Amino acid sequence: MKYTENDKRFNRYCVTTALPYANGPVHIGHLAGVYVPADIYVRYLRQMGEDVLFIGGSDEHGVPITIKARKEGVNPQQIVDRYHSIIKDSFEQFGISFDIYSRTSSEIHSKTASEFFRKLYENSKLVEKTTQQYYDPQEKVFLADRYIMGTCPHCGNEKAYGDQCEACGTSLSATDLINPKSTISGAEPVLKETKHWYLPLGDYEDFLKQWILEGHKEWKPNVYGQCKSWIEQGLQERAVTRDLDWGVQVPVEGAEGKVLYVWFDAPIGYISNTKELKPDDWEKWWKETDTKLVHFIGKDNIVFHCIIFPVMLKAEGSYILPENVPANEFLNLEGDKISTSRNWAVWLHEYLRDFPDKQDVLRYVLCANAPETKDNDFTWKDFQTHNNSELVAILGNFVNRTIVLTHKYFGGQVPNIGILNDSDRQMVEQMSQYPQKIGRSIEQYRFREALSEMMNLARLGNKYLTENEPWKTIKTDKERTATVLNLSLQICAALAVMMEPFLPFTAKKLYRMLNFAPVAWYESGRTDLLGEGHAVNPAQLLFELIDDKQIEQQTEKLQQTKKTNSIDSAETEPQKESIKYEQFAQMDIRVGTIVEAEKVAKTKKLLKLTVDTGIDKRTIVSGIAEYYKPEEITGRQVSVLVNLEPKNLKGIESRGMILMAENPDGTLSFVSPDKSLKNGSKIS
Ligand code: B3M
Ligand code: ZN
Repeated sequence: MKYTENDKRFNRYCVTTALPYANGPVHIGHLAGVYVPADIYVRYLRQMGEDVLFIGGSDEHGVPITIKARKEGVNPQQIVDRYHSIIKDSFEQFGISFDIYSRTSSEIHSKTASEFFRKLYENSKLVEKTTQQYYDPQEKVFLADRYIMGTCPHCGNEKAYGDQCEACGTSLSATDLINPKSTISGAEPVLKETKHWYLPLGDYEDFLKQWILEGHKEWKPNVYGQCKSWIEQGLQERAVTRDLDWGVQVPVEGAEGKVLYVWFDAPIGYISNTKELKPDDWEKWWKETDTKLVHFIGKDNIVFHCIIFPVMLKAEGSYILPENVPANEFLNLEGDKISTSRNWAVWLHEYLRDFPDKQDVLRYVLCANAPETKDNDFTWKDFQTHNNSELVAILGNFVNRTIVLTHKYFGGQVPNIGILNDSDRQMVEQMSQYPQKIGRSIEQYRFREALSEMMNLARLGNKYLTENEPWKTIKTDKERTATVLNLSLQICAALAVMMEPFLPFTAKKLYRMLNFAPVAWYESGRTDLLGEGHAVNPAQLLFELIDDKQIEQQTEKLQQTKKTNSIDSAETEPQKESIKYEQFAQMDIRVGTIVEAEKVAKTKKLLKLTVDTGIDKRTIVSGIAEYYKPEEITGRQVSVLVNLEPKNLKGIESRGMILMAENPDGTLSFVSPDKSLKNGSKIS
């Protein structure tokens, strides 16, 4: 039973999620864009009684992994072992309910990818070509375009990459660069001949037009639009092999030292992982036309999943094609693009350390804010608001009130439903529509809408309780109170079922509280889920308030990252013109001790210091009040330029200058001797 007409012809679902690169942990952007929506979809299908496989895994090949390994002085396998297990753990902890989460460095994958290539090769689906490519003579490796840097021929930027100049945005070939350098060794790359195999995408234009542009108008506009523009621009052949020593060997004679391109082998990983899980009947998940294949990905992967992989599958000939590729846009963090290298992210393992047991809160916020149709922003403030005014105030509050009152008035047993009045019947009628409403949204990949409908059911419950005031009727009409609480409890049970795709941990708690075993999705709008006399457990809070302090800690952490980044990326000031030693020697710099310090009235920056210079005790006015408090600097030894002309500052005569070092963010720091010296010691 499904709520979308044209879905009826599918008897099973094969759902895949992009395989994250195993060269770093995963963050909220990954969850929001791919894994939470996919998990909602899959959990829902299971609740509908569908036959589903949910396939995930790590993408363990590609040049970046080899570079990282080289930098750390380890081998690539060690890198991917480390991150594969971190990523796998994070997904598990957030309840992403994969049937299998495997990896592309497995043997079965290498065999599957290799056979796939071999079949294309043998059936002449690939084009063999020899071209000249840049080679690092020092490291003895061919260089991928992004590992070459040089001067952009268009704008003169000296730090342009071999595939693109980030200053003027022009896309480049490595051979366009002036003065190219290998970013691995710094050596000048040389051109060297090499043979590779190409997938002639251009040959498949008609097929793609027919299949996507005609056949899949229902795809999300962002996905359909990208496909259309790729296809209309004309498709070029793409090399599917690389000169590299990390990856799946090219299974052809004379191809030693070559591996499959990571984007060729990675999507085949979906197939290998299915094989690993279902060695005997994996084929029906990939080859039978009554299987619905759905790829959940982020928008940067659209071309690979909608064009290249389908062309590979088509060329191979025995596979089905994806029915849908509901790609999401990107999630930003506090207004900035999430970036691993700039550490601008909320890492899942760190979130769990700071908010233990609050997986569902993050799942909720990421779904409520999912970048379904456009890029979206995650802010901590908004996280707090969603938690406090929705999860706590609406959902948690409704369940809590219902169960507490049931214990208070009926000893924790579901009371008799009695006779319904008009408003009860109206409520029941509305409630009965939710499984279909939410289900239909999920089936159409509108997860935000689905979630907000689930919350509307909780709102309906809250409103029903508030309007019927069982705490008042109990004094005069116990039967009426029984009806209202019975129906409220039925709503709680319905909520437990319908929140499960979104909030699986909370659903479990609620099932336990209601002492109730999950029912199928389409049963969940009924009013007899909890029978009369059924005992429920005592109320436990489902959610708790998140206070301002916790939010401030998170935003401060991000501020700190920003500061570190701006310091790291700040350009060092160029060196000044050279001077003679005599010019330097004219400066008389001594070690002195600050003996007194006070703020200069009506100024923000100035401190009036009394400094023992060994020569005398003198007054120096210094602009350091924003960085040092008077009481923390008395007794400190500092460097003093003692022969600077006296100067009048705010009516105080300042005789000399304290030397300060300045960080690019403007922070000032004393330049002090590293052991205590006699005041008046010369600095030269
Ligand atoms: N590893 C890129 C990414 O993580 C890539 C996806 C592979 S899906 C087959 O965005
Ligand atoms: Zn440029």
